[in-house]
Amino acid sequence: MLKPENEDGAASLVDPQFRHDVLTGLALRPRAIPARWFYDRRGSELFEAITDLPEYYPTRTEIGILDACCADLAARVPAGAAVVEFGSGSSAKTPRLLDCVKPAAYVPIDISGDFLRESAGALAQAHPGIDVVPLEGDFTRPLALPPAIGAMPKLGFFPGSTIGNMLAAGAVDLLRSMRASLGEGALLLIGIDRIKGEDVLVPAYDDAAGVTAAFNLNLLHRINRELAGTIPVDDFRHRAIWNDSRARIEMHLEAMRDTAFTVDGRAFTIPAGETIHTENSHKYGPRDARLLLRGGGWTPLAEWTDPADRFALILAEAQPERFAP
Ligand code: SAH
Ligand code: AVI
Repeated sequence: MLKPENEDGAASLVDPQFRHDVLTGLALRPRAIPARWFYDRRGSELFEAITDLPEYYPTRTEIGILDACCADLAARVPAGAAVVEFGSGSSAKTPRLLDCVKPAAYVPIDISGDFLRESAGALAQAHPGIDVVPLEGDFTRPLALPPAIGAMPKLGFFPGSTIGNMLAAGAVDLLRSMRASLGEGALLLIGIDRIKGEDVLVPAYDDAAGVTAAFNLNLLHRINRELAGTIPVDDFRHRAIWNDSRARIEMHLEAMRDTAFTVDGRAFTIPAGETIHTENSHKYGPRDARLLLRGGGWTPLAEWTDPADRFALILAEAQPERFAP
C-alpha cells in the first residue's frame, strides 16, 4: 500500500496496523497510542541516546548486573544453546551475554527492521562462531522460530524491562507466548525495573537534555511522515508522570494550546491541556516480579540485583506446571 505524501514529499509503505492504532487511539478518551510505534529508525536511535543519559539508570545498571552474574549464569545455561532475544534494538547488551554463555546461535527479534539487520550484521561479524538469525516481527504475535535452532536448548533474553511497557494482562500473555515458542524446559533471562522514588524515576523519563522529550515527540513526526499527518508538533510538550497506584511512569504528549490537524484525511481536535498517552513503564517489587513470571508459566530459579536494588535480572524456567510443592 502506498501513502500519497509525507514530510519529505516521498511515498513509502503505510503499515495498516500503525494507521489503525493511530486513528483509533486519537479517537479514544483518554487518547492513547501504543508505545511500540516509537521505534522507527529515528525512534530507535533516540532510544539508544536515552540509554547513555546520566538520568537513565536502567541500561547501565542492568549491564553491571549482567557482568557481575556471568559466572553464575553460565553455569546454569546448557552448552550449545540458542539465545532468542525479544526487542533486541541495537543488541548493545547482547555481546556480554554471548561472551558469557557462549551459545551456538543467536536470534534477535525486533519490529525496527533496518536497525535489527544492521545490529545483527555487526554482531555476526564480531562473533563468527555464532549463527546469527535476525527475525523482524512483532513479539506479541505468534512467531515461528528458525528451524535451525529447533533441537537446541533455548535461552530467551528479554532485557531492558521492556516487559514493563505492557499492561499486566499483556505481559502475562507475552510470557505465555514466549513459553509456547521456546518450549518446556527453556530458560528465560528477563530484566525488570524495581519500584523506586519519584526523585529518581521522573528525571529518568524527563531528562535535562530533552532526549526523552524528542523520543516521545518523534511519534508525532512519524505520524506526519508515514500517515500524511498535519500535526503541529510544536503545539505539544513531553510529560512524564509517576502514577503511584499503578506503579508506573506514564509518558504523555500534552497539547499546549487548542490544536486541530488531520491524519490520513481524518480531522482531530485536541483542547489545550489534554494529552495523548504514549507509554507506560511499569515497575515491579521483588514479589510482584516473581508473581508475574509464575503467572506467565515461568518458575524463577535465580535473581541478581545491583547493590542499590534498582533493577533485577531474573532467570526462570518453563517447568511443567504443578500445584504442589
Ligand atoms: N533490548 C534493548 C532495547 C530495548 S528498547 C535494551 O534492553 O536496551 C525496546 C525494543 O523493543 C525496541 O528495539 C523496539 O523496537 C522493540 N519492540 C517494542 N515493541 C515490540 C514488539 N511488539 N515486537 C518486537 N519488538 C518490539
Ligand atoms: C524500552 N523501555 C523499557 C524503555 C522504558 O524505560 O520503559 C523505553 C523508554 N521510554 C522512555 N525512556 C525509555
